[in-house]
Amino acid sequence: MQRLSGFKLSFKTIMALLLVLALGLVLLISCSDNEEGGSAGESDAPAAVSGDAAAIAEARGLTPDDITAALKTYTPTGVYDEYIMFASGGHAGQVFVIGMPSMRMLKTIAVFTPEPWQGYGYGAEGTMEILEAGFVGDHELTWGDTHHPALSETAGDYDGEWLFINDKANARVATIDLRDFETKQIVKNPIAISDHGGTFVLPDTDWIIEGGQYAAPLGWEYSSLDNYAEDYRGMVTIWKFDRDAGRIVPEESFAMELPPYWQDLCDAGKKVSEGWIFCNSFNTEMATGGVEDGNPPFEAGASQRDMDYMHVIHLDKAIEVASAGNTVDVNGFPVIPLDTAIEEGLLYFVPEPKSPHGVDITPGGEYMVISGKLDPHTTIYSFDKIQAAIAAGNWETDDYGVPILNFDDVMEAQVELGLGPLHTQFDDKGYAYTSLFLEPAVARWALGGDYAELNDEPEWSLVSKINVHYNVGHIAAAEGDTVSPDGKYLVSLNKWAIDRFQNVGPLLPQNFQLIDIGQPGDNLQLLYDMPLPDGEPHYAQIIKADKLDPWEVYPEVGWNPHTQSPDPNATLIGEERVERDGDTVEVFMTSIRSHFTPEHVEINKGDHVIWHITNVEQTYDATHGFTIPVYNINVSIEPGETATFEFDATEDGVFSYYCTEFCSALHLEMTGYLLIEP
Ligand code: K7E
Ligand code: CUA
Repeated sequence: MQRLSGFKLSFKTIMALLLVLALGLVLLISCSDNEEGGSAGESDAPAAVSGDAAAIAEARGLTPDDITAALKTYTPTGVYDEYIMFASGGHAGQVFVIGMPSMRMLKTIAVFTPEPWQGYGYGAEGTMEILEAGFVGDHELTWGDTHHPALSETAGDYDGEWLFINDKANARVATIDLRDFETKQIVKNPIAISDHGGTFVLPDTDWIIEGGQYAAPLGWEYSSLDNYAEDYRGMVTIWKFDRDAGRIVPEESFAMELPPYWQDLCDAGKKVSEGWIFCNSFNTEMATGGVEDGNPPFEAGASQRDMDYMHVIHLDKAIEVASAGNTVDVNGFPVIPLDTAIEEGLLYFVPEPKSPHGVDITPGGEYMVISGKLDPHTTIYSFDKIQAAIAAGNWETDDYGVPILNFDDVMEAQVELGLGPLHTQFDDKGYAYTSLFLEPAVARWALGGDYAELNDEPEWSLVSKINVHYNVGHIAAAEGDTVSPDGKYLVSLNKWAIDRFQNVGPLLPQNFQLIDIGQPGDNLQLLYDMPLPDGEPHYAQIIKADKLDPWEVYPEVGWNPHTQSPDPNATLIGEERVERDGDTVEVFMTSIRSHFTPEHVEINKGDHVIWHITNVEQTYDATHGFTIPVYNINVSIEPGETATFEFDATEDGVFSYYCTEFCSALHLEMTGYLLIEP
């Protein structure tokens, strides 16, 4: 109602505005340099705007802000998005790929959770091995809790080649190849049962950070909570990434033992602070809960002290210490002991305000920004001051002997932002943005130092706020974690979505809100609400789309996506066959619109079956699917791909296999019979 009456009052203004906008649209369309094609540029849009648009706006009750928001986000058919957002999938265990500014969902990348459409975890060799590498002992894990995606970087800028993401629930890290947007590797952390401070990459992606969270005995051991201070420990794991191999190399990786505070998020230093990493922590009280035994509950016990500790870690030096073998073996993994870390000057603490969440490094690496959930300020630390304090050697130590630098020696500024500040992002205009969980809002504030030249605001000052809906966790700005953020767009990843969408029952989607941050000062505009109905994304990174260069089809027919090389079992047209060796039957099959060859496969109950299918198509989007009922086989064979699966023919009968992608007019005929004789 409010919106409608507001509309009536300013109807004349709107008509004038629409005219301006229409002209703007004409200009926009005629200047469009849409490289990727699409016919929108040739449309006769100019004639279609004007009077009609005004009538539509009036009928739909759209305000001038609504109209500009629509013009800023509407993406005509055939026009590609300027940015791509990679969002974690939370307990969906996946990664979501979303185009911006249209906020169109482009893909789910299956990571820790089997996903049938991609044939991930339903028989296809490679996918089964990747998932199995993430199992713990006999426990077949079929989901994950993904939190922080990290795009690979070269010299601190996203390079569009690799993506990493952690599983908080089980302390695992996955590697995704952005040539085909598929998961290639899962590694299980050998010393930690769960994690949180991952993944974050070093500026050249030679190392990947996985920080811990809830302290536990390292190496998945048992110890009573009575021995918390002695036996429980925190950790940070530093994974070596081999870019040529496209894999994390566990044999060249290591960890560092930390006190049993709950390490939270980490970030890698860059430029001036390259070679150092920073992790915040909470529960330096070492509360162990037990409300049922009369102890303070965790949320109170872990929030008693005014300060927790930012962990300042000299990574370059830690790498030297680890490669010199100055480690102990925990569950087969090298760990720098806490005492060694202290002696070698690898670890320092900096007091940080109450119950912090998030540590974010400015684009030039000069400042570390930390917000305490229970403190209305954000606190900014200077890397130079931290270095000076370390050099001065003027510190106290905690109970474990870790140096605690003096807060006043290293703090650069504090900015009062509002209630429940969490995570911070940066833009190209000297602004920082911090999510305010409790308000809920996103605050824009001005950085100081050299950044002050980039805008007209007083340094270290709050500039403006925009309300978001609701309970914002992370925010993500375009190229926001790089040495050269783009500004332009910011997405608020909201955990509650009440009153934004049609009621779909008690479980609501998340709400991603796209915000225009392109104009300086008090000019933040909410553009779009995108419901995300699959798990709770925590964090996202946004890359300029033209930095990505994925394949359209696999490079040659018979490609194995898991080795990214030709598959020895590739089958070309004319080579199809069924071979028997004792009880083992091997099928070499091809697929092309609209048939599988062979169309009959006759075997005996009790046979072991190895089945290869090569999709010999080299046509963009000519994917075939393949399923065998009952045997839980379901694979996706993209153009050029060779897929392999194995099963034991334990059930006799007649099984029709068929293509699960509607690939052609004769798709229904793309089928065959598997006859299993008793
Ligand atoms: Cu949800 Cu980064 Cu895991 Cu904050 S984290 S919100
Ligand atoms: Cu191939 Cu349908």
